[in-house]
Amino acid sequence: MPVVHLLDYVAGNIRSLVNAIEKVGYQVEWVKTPEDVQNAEKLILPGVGHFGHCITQLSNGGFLEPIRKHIASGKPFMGICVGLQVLCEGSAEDPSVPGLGLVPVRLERFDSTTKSVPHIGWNSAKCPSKSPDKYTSLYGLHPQNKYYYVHSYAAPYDEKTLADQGWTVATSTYGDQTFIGAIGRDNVFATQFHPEKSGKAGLRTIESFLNGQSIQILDSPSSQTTASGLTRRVIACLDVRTNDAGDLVVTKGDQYDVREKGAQQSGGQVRNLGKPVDMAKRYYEQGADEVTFLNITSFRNCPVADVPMLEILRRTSETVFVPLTIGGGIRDTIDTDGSRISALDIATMYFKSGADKVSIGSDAVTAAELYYENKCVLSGTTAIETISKAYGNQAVVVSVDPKRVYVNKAEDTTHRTIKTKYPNSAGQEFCWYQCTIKGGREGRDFDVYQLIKAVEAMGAGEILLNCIDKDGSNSGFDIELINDVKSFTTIPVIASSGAGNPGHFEDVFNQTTTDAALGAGMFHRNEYTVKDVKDYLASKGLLVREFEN
Ligand code: 1PR
Repeated sequence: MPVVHLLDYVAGNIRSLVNAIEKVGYQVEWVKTPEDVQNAEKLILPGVGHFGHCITQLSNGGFLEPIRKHIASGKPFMGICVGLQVLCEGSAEDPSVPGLGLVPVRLERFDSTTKSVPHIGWNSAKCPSKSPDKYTSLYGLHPQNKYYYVHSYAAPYDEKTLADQGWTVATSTYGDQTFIGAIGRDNVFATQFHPEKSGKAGLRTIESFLNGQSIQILDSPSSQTTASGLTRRVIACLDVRTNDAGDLVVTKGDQYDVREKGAQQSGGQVRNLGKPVDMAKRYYEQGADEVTFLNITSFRNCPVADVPMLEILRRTSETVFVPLTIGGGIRDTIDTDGSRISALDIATMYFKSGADKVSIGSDAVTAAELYYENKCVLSGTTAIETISKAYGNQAVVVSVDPKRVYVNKAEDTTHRTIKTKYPNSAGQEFCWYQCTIKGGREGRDFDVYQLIKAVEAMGAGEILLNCIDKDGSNSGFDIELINDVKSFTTIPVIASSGAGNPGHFEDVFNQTTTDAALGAGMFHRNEYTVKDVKDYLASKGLLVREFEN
């Protein structure tokens, strides 16, 4: 098998990159010392976390000079995400730290006054077209395809300067900002997006780099859509737990009750809707833009290193090349042998097993309550802070499990209320959204606004916004809740709970500014496929990523 060298300089999630490289027929050799770089023919630099941290790590490890030499020698080099950013002159993220200066631009932070930051999701990477019937394909990039991006800083597109220096650029646009999606010159190629997380289109990009297929001029596609911009992200969610027979199954609750309803209303067997790895693969093949696993009982009494979710992630990441999120039990823990394991250690195990993001539920509420008790001073020790510092904000999702508490009027509570179009049976027209912990079992005197403001300050990168009242109801998303949350946060929001048919996805995308929408039960029960949802959204004029077979 031909070999590619991968520079392992941070404890990031590079398992999926390794899986992607192996999938296209190459074998990975690790670069562990600066000397190893000299032996590399094809070199890939993945990037995780902050720009300054990345450069410092490379510099402290003695890698910067060997990388420069590798590039200057004309041998193939590919940078991914922060691996593209280090080729630039510098970044607003760490203004005092210089980059390699190969690409003559400085990275800027996306403007968060008009859109969510980070920029998360599937977007284009297109070379400006020189004629209507031809397009330039940089390392297999196609104008019809979408690629998975997740970043807060981007390299602005300065056409003239870049062209003058011989760079070919594929651009992407977020809001009104156009930036470098991918860039190539001679032996150097770099992508801001993650090709290893970009489905088949991404695998083709990696393969083109490894096969040295740099720039091609091809006929433009005639019938397919080549519209630019961020697509509507559709996520499939798998709630996983052990059933009464001890098997790990995908389950789904009604308002978080996952037991079959028997004659006595509740208390039957745990619903078994299928096997986690098989179902994740099925949703990937149906075109899911992301797959989320929630370990809903945290598999108590099991040594942390053996949690079955690690194996699920390992196996899933071998066949599923879209982002994987894992939630449940991410908090400081005492292991079965009495040793202390930090939330960061647990997250690291998940990242190394193939996760791209971790989702934190109960621990986020507890940490947020302490944050206010501590007069809004950050402790620096919470799961959110430690994980986002090590892996970047985009790697930390906070899963919120709220339920409505009705009151007669706003003044009856100190919590942030909304006036709802759906009063309760007692006719009360105001409600606040109460945070719960432990899978909805315990309600706190704490509302969603308080929680989200605190976790924003701690460095959360995305909100998974469930709603217990709507969960499993098939009655549509809680549009009022989503609109309220979107009015006060700038970090991306994933709408969750209540999806029962494709029209509910259209409603949530048209009636709110949600950044993504998630479904569970309707997919698990085979009532609709993810493709049904996307086809429907496309028929209504909403931009979605088309799945390639
Ligand atoms: O608190 O950090 O250990 O995390 C536990 C995680 O498990 C939390 O993210 C919490 O939301 C989740 N969880 C705990 N108990 C349950 C349960 O159902 N008994 N599941 C549970 C929550 C919510 C969704 C669901 C959507 C869509 N599931 O992700 O998939 O509501 O469902 P639908 O489309 O069928 O309506 P921690």
